[in-house]
Parts: sequence; C-alpha cells; structure tokens
Amino acid sequence: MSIETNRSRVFRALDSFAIEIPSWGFANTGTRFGKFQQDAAATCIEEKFADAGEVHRLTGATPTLALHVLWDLPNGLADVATIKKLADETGVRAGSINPNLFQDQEYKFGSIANPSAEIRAKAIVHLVDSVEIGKALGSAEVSLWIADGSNYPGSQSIRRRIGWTQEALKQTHNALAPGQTMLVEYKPFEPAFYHTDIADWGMALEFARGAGPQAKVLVDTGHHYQSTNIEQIVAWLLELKALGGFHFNDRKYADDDLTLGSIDPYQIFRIFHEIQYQQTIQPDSALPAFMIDQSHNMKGKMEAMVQTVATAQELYAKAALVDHERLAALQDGCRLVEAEEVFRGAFWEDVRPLVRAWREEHGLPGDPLAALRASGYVEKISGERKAKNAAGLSSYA
Ligand code: LRH
Ligand code: MN
Repeated sequence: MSIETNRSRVFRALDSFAIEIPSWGFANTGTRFGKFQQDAAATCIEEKFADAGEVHRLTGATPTLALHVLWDLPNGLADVATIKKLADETGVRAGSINPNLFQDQEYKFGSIANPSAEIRAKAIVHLVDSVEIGKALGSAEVSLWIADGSNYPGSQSIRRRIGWTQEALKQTHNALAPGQTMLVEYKPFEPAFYHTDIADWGMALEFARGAGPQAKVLVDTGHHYQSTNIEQIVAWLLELKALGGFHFNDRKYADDDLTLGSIDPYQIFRIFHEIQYQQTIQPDSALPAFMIDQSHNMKGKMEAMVQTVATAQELYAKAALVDHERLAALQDGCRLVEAEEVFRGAFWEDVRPLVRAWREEHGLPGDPLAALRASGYVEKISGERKAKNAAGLSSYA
C-alpha cells in the first residue's frame, strides 16, 4: 500500500473523529472498597469544564463533555446558564445528558421499573427534566442507563417490569425535540445481581423501538459477558440502523471502566472496523456518538483522559488503513489467511508518526501526553484543589 494512501486515509479519518469525555472522569471515584482521592481531581462543574478544555486544547478531538444530571446540574434547569457560561469560557460544549436514576433511596427496588407507580412517576419526571435540560443546552443526546433489576429469583416480576420500563421510555421519547436522540444503554449486571431490566442489546433494541424513532441503542464496551462478540452486536445494530453510540473503556473481568485499549486494543480496532465499513458502504450515514465512560481510580485523571483520547485516535487511524475493497474480495473468495492479513495487517501498522503529523498540521501538539506534562497543568490544579479534595475525603462504608 503506497505511503500516500496511508496518509490520506489516516488524515481523512482523524478529520471526522471526535470523542466525548465524561465529567465524572475528572472527579474522585472509587470502588465499593474505597475511593483514593487525588489532589488534582475536579471538585465542581467549573473544574470539570476547565479540565475538559485542557484535554480539547491538547487533542483537538473532544469538543463535548458528557454531563450526569444530579452530579453536574444538581439544581436542574436552574444550572443551565452556568453550564452555558462554562462552555463559552472553555470552548467545550455540553454533550450528552445522563439522568441519575440509581442513587436516590426511593430507587432501592428500581426507578422506572419499580412496582410502586408513585416512584415510577417520580423517575419519569427526572427523565423528562433531563430531556428539557438537553433542549436548553442544545445537547444532541439524552443517554439513559437504568440500573433497575433484582437480586433474588422470584423477588420481582420480570414480566411486569418490562411494561413499566417501556411505558417510561415512551413518555421520555415523546418529550424529545426533533433532532434529539434518546440512547438506551444496556448492562447485564451491577448493581443488580440476579436480573437487570435492560440487560443486553436485544432488550435495549426492543425498548428503543417501542419508545420511538428517535431512540437508539448505546453500546458500553464494558457491559458484556466475557467472550461476547461485541463487534458482531455493533454490526447488527448498524444493519438495523439502531446504533446510537458508544461508551468506550476497557476491562479484564467485568465493568472495570479501565482506560480504552489498556487490556484489549484489538477489541476497539474490530469495533472501529465495523464503523468504518459502514462509512464505506453508506458514506452519508451519520457516525454514532463516540463517548468515553471510565473511572480513573488509579491513574492521574488528566493523564488517563489524554492517554485515552490519543489511543482512540490511533486505533481509529489503524482501522482507516483497512482496504475494504480488497478485504471483501478475499473474504468472499474465502481466502481466509490473506483476508486476515489485510485486516490484522492494518492493526499491526504503527500509525503514530501519521497521527503525530495530523496533529501538527492542525496546530496541535504532536504528543499530547508529553505536552500535558510539559504544561504543568496538573501541578497547577493540584495546588489549587488539594485542600478541597482533602476535605472531601470519605470512606464508602
Ligand atoms: C453504568 C455506566 C453508565 C453511567 C455510569 C457512570 O455502569 O456505564 O453509563 O451512567 O457508568
Ligand atoms: Mn456507560
């Protein structure tokens, strides 16, 4: 393959590549066994936007910040003006709006699938409020993760909860503005450990279809049983025009929320391949929403976020090197090894020099991680936030 082709393929791919970063990726998070606080962690929405602005300055690829309603807009619509001001100041727009239906005491037995009609109604109010916040902020996506489920067989009616869940998603969909998309995220378990009401892509697809035409499925790469063929799910959702977006992260065991490409970078390459194949067969089809959903418990949060974006760009660039025409001919000719070598060969390519060149041609640092270190940004915010974070120290139990 001529060098020129690699270069133009990589540049064209990166020109259209943007990935949304999660506000919660900058805050102190942990596991049920503890939270290790970091002096530099963001303690408020202003600091989350500031950090997102720095990541966008260094990478040029993160123009939007995902917001979790109760964490980032505790006063709901009344906080919209603040968010808009921060977006203007930092050059990072408000991205997907993520309702919180998993922390209120009333939601112990569920939110939209709770046997209590009163509690379901309360949950629906929060979902519709989240849609209104999205409208006020001009966010394209309202991204729903519903933690609802049960821990013991027989303790809840799986069947009746389907109807309650569908009804709530319908009402939420009907509140959407034209052009807004409702993303339905599935997860097989945690925090529920017997059944989860929206547990896999089939359930999410049926719920999305039942809700309405502006509802799509969100694939969180950490929300699959071991050995699930995630790229096959992605291929199916593309075929069904039901793929709305991704939450990218990595995992060795369960929903570990580790940094993208840290455990299985080939997994993300195989997913990106399906996305880019879609673009070759239907060039006018819209790209799904690319979002990061990670909790940085051990790595420095700014470092982890910049590393993740750089890794995502590199894996997307590798996938852009696949010669789809040649591959299709070899696949359909059942020339297995040659096909595999074309496919995997792209993954083996070291695209970092080309990605560095793309960055420099766009006035961006060739190596954003090195630029972050050289900027002294982390040292600056550590000094500014140390006391606040120390004050916030709390144990889980
Ligand atoms: C649930 C999830 C969901 C978010 C949360 C932070 O595991 O993936 O997308 O709301 O993480
Ligand atoms: Mn997620």
